[in-house]
Amino acid sequence: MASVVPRPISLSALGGEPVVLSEAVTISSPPELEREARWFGRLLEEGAGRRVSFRPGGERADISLSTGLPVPALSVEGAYRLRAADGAVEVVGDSSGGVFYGLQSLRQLLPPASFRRARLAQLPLLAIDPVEIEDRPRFSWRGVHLDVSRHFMPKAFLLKLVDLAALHKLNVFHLHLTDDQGWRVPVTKYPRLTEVGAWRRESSAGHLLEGRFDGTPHGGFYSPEDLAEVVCYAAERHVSVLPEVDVPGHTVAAIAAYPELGAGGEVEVLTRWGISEHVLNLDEATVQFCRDVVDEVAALFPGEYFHLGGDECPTAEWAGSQRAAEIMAENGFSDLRQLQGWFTAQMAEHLAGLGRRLVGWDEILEGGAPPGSVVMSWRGEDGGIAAAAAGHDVVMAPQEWLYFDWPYSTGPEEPLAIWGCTPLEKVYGYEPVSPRIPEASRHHVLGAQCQLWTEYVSSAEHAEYLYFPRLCAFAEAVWSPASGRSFGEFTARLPAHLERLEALGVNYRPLAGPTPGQARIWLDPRQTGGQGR
Ligand code: TNX
Repeated sequence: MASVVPRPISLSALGGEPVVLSEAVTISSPPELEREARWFGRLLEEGAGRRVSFRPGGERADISLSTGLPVPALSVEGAYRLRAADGAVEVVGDSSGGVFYGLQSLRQLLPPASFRRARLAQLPLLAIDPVEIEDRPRFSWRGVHLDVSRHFMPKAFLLKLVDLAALHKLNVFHLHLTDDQGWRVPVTKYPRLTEVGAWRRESSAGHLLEGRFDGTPHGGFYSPEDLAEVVCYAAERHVSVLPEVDVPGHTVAAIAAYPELGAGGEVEVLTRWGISEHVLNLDEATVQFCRDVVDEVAALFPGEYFHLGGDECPTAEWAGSQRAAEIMAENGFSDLRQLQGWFTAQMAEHLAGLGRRLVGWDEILEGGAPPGSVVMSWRGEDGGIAAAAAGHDVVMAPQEWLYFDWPYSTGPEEPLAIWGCTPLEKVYGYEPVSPRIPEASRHHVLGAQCQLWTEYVSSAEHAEYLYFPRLCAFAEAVWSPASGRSFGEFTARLPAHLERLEALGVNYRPLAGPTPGQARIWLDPRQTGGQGR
């Protein structure tokens, strides 16, 4: 099979002459596909030096785009049929998203050099062997997560990652915007969140367990304009950006900015990794703070979902709190964990008022997740299985398979990493619908998501190394049908795909392991901390 990643449902070689895109290329599209047509036209101009002109829908053109593809009932949106034959290419989708995915496949039928973004000299020959592809996604939630709290990542990298996610037909970009070590989203009502909370004195150096620090301040945050640009750029690529404001645990950066949110006493933005005992208190003013933050952040991100974290929230401080005791008495709670459920319920209600659905890490199940909330299962699959049984929609994100902060191998050649091991083959083999989920609740599995936590990742190059090629393998687990896939067949298709990543300037990990020196650069202490504004 031609190297299209993720693997399409079917790809059949047709007979006849190759379709050649000459130095002037025409693209026809109805008005509702203009954005997709322009996006692809720009790629041909920038990557292959073509002159592209656009025609109205229905007119004969080198590449014609249309919607109206009939699809089976209940199938996930994003289906397309691509036919390159008789001197022209046709892409028909079930929606504009389907057409976009068809164009992503078409892009992969062109030579890898056409992936280069610089306006190079015209590529001599763009010839496509006659082919027909039928394809549609398996899951509706095909997510990629990035933690920009532990290390601030420049906007340019977010845009590059969105492009790469879209190339692999992923459609959710989860931005983990707040945590103990940095608050990265501005909130006008609480300016100190970024004035104070976006900066830390220094960072852990080496592995957390070594207890060393680098002595270098680190920080940064995005402006509303930066975030609007990322959201708009993503929308043009059929990716929705999911913001995460992690509460009520993982909130030391917020408490450093506004100590009244905590249990009293000054704290500083954390310089070490791990789980802090310091969490939000449950005073009404603090709950109102969270509502205010949600209001402002939700205004920056138009999607249906809003991630409120909820992971790893120790209850020790609540045990000594007057207000927590009152809430427990009022609600007849016997266990401190129920307080988190209470908190989550307040927030879910507020989000519902904004027309949003709450997403939370699987800990939100412990206090009884609010009806209609979506559970992201990270501590293995058990949370997701329990959530589906309880009627919640689920996104599978189990660390054993989908944590890309874990190293590819346990070999000494890998860069410093947190712990664990997630080899490419393991990612490839991930099956989002566990056989432990009864047939009747399987529809609750919306899909899956790969995570990159950045405690040990301070540069875009290092992030790219950890994502790629694992993200390529992940894309097949969420896009391609489970049957007919094999790791051997994938790795046969992968080298051609890696050439595309090379042309896109992606610092991927070669299949045989890091190149000499590739990992070493990230161990240089000068590479840690201190980027951002
Ligand atoms: C657990 S996953 C966390 C993160 C860490 C990650 C490191 C989750 C919801 N919480 O805060 O960064 O492990 O792998």
